[in-house]
This record gives sequence, C-alpha cells and structure tokens, in this order.
Amino acid sequence: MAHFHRRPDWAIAEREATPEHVFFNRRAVLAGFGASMAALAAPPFAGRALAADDPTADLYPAGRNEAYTIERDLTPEEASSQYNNFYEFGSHKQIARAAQDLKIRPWDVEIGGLVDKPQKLAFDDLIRKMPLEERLYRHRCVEAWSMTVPWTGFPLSALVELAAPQASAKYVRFETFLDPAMASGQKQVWYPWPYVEGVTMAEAANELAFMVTGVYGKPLAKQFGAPLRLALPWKYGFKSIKSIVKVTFTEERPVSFWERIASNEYGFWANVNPEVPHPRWSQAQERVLHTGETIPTVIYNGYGEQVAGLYEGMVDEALFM
Ligand SMILES: Nc1nc2c(c(=O)[nH]1)N[C@H]1C(S)=C(S)[C@@H](COP(=O)(O)O)O[C@H]1N2
Ligand SMILES: [Mo]
Repeated sequence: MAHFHRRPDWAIAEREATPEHVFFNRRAVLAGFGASMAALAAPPFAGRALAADDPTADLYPAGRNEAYTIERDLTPEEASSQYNNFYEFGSHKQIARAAQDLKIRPWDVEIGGLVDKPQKLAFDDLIRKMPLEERLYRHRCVEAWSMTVPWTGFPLSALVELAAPQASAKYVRFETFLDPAMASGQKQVWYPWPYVEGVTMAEAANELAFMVTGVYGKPLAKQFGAPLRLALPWKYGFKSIKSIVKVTFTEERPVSFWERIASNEYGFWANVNPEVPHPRWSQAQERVLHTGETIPTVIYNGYGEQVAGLYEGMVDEALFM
C-alpha cells in the first residue's frame, strides 16, 4: 500500500522557501514596476490576453461596480501575471509560460446535479447570459502573500439562478479540466486531479462570490485560470478554483483538492483569520506581492461585514483552516 504524496511546496512557509520576494524587491528598487522589464533578468511578460483574438473581447472593459473598491493599491499586472499558483502547469510560481498551453476554445461548462435545468453551455454563450462587471478584490493566499486585482465577471448567484437548484442541494462543487497531455502538471499522479473545490449554497448566494472571466479590463490571461474561475475573497486563495468545466449541485459536502492531500492543513472552510495559524506557519501577516511589504492580515480578509453572518453559531466547524 504505497500511498504517499509529495508535500506541496507551501509545506514550508513561503517567505522562507522561495527567493521570489527578494527578486520582486530588487526589481522594484532597480527599476520600479512596469519599467524596462527587458533590461532585467526577468521572465518575459508572457500570457497577456490577446484581446483581438478572443471571441469575448467586445465585452471588455466592463463597468466597475463601485461597491467593490478598496483602499489598497492595485497589484500591477506585471507582478500578478508572473507569480501564479496553477499546479496543473507546475508546482512553482513561474507557470505563466507553461500555462499558454491551456486550450481555452472550445470550452464547455457543464451544470448539473440536483438542479431543474441541467445543461452544457459553450463558455461564449454562458458569458453573454451573465451581467458582467468589474470589482476590485483582495486575494490572500494561504502561503501568506496577497494581491489586489480588478476582476471582471458575474455573481455566482446568477449562475445558481440559471441552474435552478432543487431544495435538496446543499453545496456547489466546482471542477477544473482534466487533460494531462495539455497540462503537464497533471502527469504528477500523486495529486488527486482534477482540482475540485466547493462552497455551501449560502456561500454561493453571498454577493461576494464572483465568477471571474477577465482581469485588468481584458479576458482572463491563461495563467489566471481562463476562461472561467472563481473568486472568494474572504477565503484563502486555494478555494478560488481556476479553469472551471463543471459545476455540480450536491447534497454531500465536496472534498476539495488540497483537503484530500492534507485535510489537517487545508480544510473545507478556509476562511481568512490572522489568529488561527496554519499548522506550520503564522497567518498573522501577509506579504504584498508587488512591494514585498509585510502588512497585518484581517479577519475574513477584510470582508467580515458581508460574510461573518454566514458562520454564526457554527461553533463545531473548523471555519479558519
Ligand atoms: N485549478 C486550480 N485552481 C487554483 C489553483 C491551482 O493550482 N489549480 N491554485 C489556487 C491557489 S493556491 C491560489 S493562491 C490561486 C492563485 O490565483 P492567481 O494565480 O490568479 O493569483 O488560485 C487557486 N486556484
Ligand atoms: Mo494559494
């Protein structure tokens, strides 16, 4: 019974494990972000969405919803698009180039399970049924780095409405594509592919739960999880599943990808809380991706007003891991 798996890279506190923040700091000092990238030993700025080639290009930029702006500075695209978690393309942060192998057309999204309207839609049809808007959201990775990005997309609640779930549905389960020939990371058999995530129906109905189709006023670049990903800004980043092909309404709680790998470290709820450390590192602070600055982490990543009510009275649940 040779059942073992390699520890994920974030098994070590990331600021100890990786040189990237040093790299970013040095780059910021030397040139300032966005300036003369080519002059530095930096990776090329791979994977800008080629707006003209994208069948949804005419939908961008979408109008900004001013209810979702924040005081923090936006993370420059040059930083957020060159430092990504997308294990399907490698277990490190420099996957932007490899992720260009992701084939995003044709792209179907299957909606099923306990619903009145099971359906399989082409992404290009789905997006045109949905109310697109831009929102500025914080993103806090469980590895204790953070960014602030302008996502474009539509509320998850609009997709729930389209599916018409039955009363017995208690959870929404999301699944990423499975294609090891295209995504070399999926050849690593010790990971439980495909990537799976889930939320409760109440979480799915929360106004903050957002299905993302674009960023920086353009269709999503591949490394961000094109053409369709989730953003749950009050939870650790691993809940925000990328490149979704399947949405299933279930009675049973889905077991997510990282929960299956290490349930004592990456739970179902994964709500951000600076006072509940990861078993192997503190969550009290976070490193701002593009500046290297360390700032305090805030409960529910600053979204307590919108989401704390979801968890009232749930004393027996591990809400913060
Ligand atoms: N399918 C899939 N979704 C994923 C991941 C992944 O490896 N595969 N990584 C997660 C993690 S840990 C984080 S922090 C965010 C990173 O999103 P970003 O690369 O756009 O910053 O995506 C999440 N969604
Ligand atoms: Mo993450």
